[in-house]
Amino acid sequence: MIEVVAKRFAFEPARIEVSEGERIRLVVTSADGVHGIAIKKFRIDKSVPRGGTPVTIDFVASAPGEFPVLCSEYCGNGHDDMTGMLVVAARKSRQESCC
Ligand SMILES: [Cu+2]
Repeated sequence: MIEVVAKRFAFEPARIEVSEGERIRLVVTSADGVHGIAIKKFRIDKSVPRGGTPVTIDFVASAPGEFPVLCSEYCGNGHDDMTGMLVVAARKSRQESCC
């Protein structure tokens, strides 16, 4: 489980690192007003209510790469700067692992 805090105007942590094929549970809370959390690649787009009510998002990190995490609810002047990054490390192929 990875806890993420959305606040004006950032996600914490800003960089989430996982491994390809991993089942991920994000528990997202807002530290202030309404925000959203969207990760297009994995078809995630959830509203995060004010007041700290947690929002749970389950998905499988099915592809390696770096995917932007965006706020999908307009939350003020810094809204466009409110970005994070989901980093999915590629699974090692069997040939690479030795012995
Ligand atoms: Cu926001």
